[in-house]
Amino acid sequence: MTDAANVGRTLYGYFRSSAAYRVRIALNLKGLPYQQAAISLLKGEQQSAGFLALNPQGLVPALVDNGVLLTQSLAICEYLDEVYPAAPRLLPLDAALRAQVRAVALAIACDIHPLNNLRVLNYLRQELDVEEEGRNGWYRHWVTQGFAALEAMLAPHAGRYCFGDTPTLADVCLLPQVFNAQRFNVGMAAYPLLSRIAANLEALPAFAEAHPSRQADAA
Ligand SMILES: N[C@@H](CCC(=O)N[C@@H](CS)C(=O)NCC(=O)O)C(=O)O
Repeated sequence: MTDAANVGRTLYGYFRSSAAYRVRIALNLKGLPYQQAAISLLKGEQQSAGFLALNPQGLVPALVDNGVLLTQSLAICEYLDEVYPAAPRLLPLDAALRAQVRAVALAIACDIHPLNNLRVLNYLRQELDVEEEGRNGWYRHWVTQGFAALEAMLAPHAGRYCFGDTPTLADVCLLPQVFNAQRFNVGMAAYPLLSRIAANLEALPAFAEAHPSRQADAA
């Protein structure tokens, strides 16, 4: 774990973590400077005593914002939106729209991502003896089912981004999940709307700078 003492805002993450990627995007959208402390999931640093003291779940990300310790990427993004409400709003002020944005974010963060998390894939391999082909099939099943639903959910709302022409929490969750799917060789051709939105998001500096390949621990 990198020493990140004496800094006002520190994100504990891992370059390829979708959940940490969400928080990087949110911090960038809000224009908030932050230092990163790399927690190598490959080396198992998420289970080190030092990191478990920050997040007993042993999951990245964790954010320390001026002494406030936060975990769970969506809780962190909502906190940032409330404490730093200057535009862009990650959650719209309109109650109905806010619920619709949250529905897309939660569909990704609660219904797709956890099934394909590292510890789940490791459990399939180590405890249930599922071979690589089976694990890849498992991954593809949950992503493709989830992405098909997202295409339909976003169809009435999409503009350049998930909801109109301003990025929201839905976009903060979508791009990391698309990156993750591509890493596992899930073709995106069946999801033209998601593909178009992802391409538009990638062109935004806040999203581009949060990309895993641009992080110091990607080396
Ligand atoms: N619901 C959590 C999920 C966090 C999570 O699953 N993080 C993954 C990386 S994307 C992790 O730390 N995995 C470590 C492991 O599986 O051992 C959030 O949104 O913050």
